[in-house]
Amino acid sequence: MIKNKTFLAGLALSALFAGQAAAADKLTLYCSAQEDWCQVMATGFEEATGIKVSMTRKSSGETFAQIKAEASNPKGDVWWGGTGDPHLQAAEEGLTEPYESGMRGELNGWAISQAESAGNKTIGIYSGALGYGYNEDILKANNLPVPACWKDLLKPEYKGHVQMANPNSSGTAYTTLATIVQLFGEDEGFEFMKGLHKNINQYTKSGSAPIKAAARGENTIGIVFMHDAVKQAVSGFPIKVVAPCEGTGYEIGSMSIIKDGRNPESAKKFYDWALSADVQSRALEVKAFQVPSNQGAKTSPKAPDLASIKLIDYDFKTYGSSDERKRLLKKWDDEVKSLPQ
Ligand code: S7P
Repeated sequence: MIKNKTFLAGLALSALFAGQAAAADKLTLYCSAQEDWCQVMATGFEEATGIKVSMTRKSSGETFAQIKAEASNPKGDVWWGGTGDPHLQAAEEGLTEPYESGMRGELNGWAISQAESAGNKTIGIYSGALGYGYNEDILKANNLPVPACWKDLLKPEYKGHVQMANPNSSGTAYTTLATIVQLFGEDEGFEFMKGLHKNINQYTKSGSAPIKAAARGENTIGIVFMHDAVKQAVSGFPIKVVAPCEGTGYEIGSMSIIKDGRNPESAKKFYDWALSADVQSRALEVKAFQVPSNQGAKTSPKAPDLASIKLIDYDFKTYGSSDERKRLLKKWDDEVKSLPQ
């Protein structure tokens, strides 16, 4: 009898440890970069550590909304990729955890500034400039002028030829809205967005969809990050990439640990691993041409050269703040999206 009790207690204990081991060997990854890069990160981490990764890819605004909706019962551990603004908003709203990785010494200053402005609840993993791309063949077939500036996109001849994402779901499109407001001032910026609305054929959910559609010949001009347009061009599609003449905004793509996630140790391991030079260099395997945050990571000569692009001094603190992001999105919904085309 006593023997049986001991045996049962032993079984219960091993079940408990097995449970703990299983929990320590898992990671739920929310990914907001391109699907192929998200796959590389998930399988790469599994291979490097044996930790089983369950990965979901959603756009930046959508992932933010999911983490917020799950806040009382978090299901994700790490949010990797996507524009920095919603990561900053998540930090401000207490949805993510502070963490200071030992890898910080290898990173560019802009990645650390991103972390410091959020009490170390996020960190920069890559950077990239906003712009647009167009399908050269469709442009010629329609006798359309070659665009070079933001304001060119307002020309009536581009009606039905421009596509961008919805800034509520997409970090790329929110960066566009915030860039235009910073570049032209809020009043003129919203007039610009209203004028642009007349030429828009579709607001997509995902930020890179407009240039993928242009590559397939289903759209003419896509407002996207320049690196996403370069990816299509180097893949052999007739896409030309434009750095708008007035200047443009940029992103600090970010990574955050989700507060009260179920696998905090796996989350920290992933975070450190994802900041390493070797892992960041793997972006090139999937033609992801952002500037990596690790100074030792490989870059490609095909990547847009940020030093030669007229970049605005993007105000991440203001445009990544909860109040400002909510206010601008509501104003865009009320004053732009609701207009007839
Ligand atoms: O990986 C490419 C990229 O453009 O995707 C991220 C983007 O925010 C995800 O798409 P959404 O616009 O739909 O949110 C960028 O951070 C990144 O550079």
